[in-house]
Amino acid sequence: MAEEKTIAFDVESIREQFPTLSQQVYGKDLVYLDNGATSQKPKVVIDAIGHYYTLENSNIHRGVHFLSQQATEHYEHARKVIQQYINAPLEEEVLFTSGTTAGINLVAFSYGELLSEGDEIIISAMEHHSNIVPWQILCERKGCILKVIPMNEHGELMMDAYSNLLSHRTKLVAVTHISNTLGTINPVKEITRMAHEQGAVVLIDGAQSIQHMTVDVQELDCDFYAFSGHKVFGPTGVGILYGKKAILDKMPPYQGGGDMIEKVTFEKTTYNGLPHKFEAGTPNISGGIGLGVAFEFLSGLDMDEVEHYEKELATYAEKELLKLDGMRLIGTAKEKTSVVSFIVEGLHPFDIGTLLDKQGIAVRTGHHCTQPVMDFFKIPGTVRASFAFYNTMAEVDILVKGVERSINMLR
Ligand code: C6P
Repeated sequence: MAEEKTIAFDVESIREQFPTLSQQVYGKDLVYLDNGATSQKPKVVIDAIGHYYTLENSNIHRGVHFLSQQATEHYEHARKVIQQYINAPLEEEVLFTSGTTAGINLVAFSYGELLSEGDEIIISAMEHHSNIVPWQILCERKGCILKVIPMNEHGELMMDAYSNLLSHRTKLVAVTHISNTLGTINPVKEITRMAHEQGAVVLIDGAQSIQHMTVDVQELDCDFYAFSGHKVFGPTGVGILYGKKAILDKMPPYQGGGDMIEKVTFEKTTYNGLPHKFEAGTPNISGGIGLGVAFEFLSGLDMDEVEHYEKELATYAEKELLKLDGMRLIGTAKEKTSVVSFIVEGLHPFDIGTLLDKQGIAVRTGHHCTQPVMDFFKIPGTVRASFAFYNTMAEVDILVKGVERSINMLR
């Protein structure tokens, strides 16, 4: 079955570059299908982190000595690589954070300072908690009003309803590019265009998109774009917030400390320019360097091919899973990719996930930090298989057989 599929690129040679993938768990070949939670790392990224701690370890932006200057150069090189990758106009628009959550909180806190009572913020019904709770905290702090774009039973945003929610009171729209639970690809360019017509700024949660498709922040015209390093084949504890300079310039600092200042006296402190204004304290230096290497690795791939291939994987998985008795897919949007969420009638997702694990298949079960999505579908959780470009059609076959075996054991 697997051999019949078109494989757009050499998956086997890609897999060889990811050491984690070629191991056994419980005596079975690992089938890693939890890429939505975190992706595996290519050897070049692992080596870069090892190299940093073995030979380059020092603090950045501070030392006159060789090691510090070298580390600074490598860290700033990573920023440049990422700037080019996402096509940000300026290097200083690329802020290092600790991940998507940190990036969204930065905007909610700092841009939030510019908002007033009665201002409206729009999010969507399929957001991760990271793109809900920071806005709720802001609304409590400032008296802003949170509105939610509804979705239909396929897990597609209702654009007419969005249009009706927008008004001159809308100050910020924050939506996910791809849903981590449903796999829906949202029309973020159109969402952005419509928000801009009302003078609102737009934040795109890119946690589940940048690893699956070409992302060009100028083409999207978004004001902010946040993502995590660990989901894009880089290290944990590092991420990026892209922001337009004109907007970042107006925003107050989020945290105070070293590196973000120009001059400190007890009477008054003046702040450093971008990006340092938003990068207080010693950052995750090895993480930043490793993330730059991850993006160099990604630059060697054709992302259109990746997108096409991953869509094939997900479509094939859906088709085969639907042959199983009691199978219900959660998230059936026309535009979707890389994520297949499902439940099986009468069975708890956790039980299926546990039995899959014993067969060497790693999936995620539960609400995936999207409890409102579970409430919408009136389910306790799903089993989620989430793909990366190193997954194969043969692994999809193993997943489907594994689910079938689990169903038979539980029934
Ligand atoms: N979703 C998942 O298994 P952090 O934790 O900051 O790296 O990413 C948060 C986040 C924000 N938005 C979306 C759309 C996400 O999917 C995530 C992380 C993981 O689906 C872990 S909960």
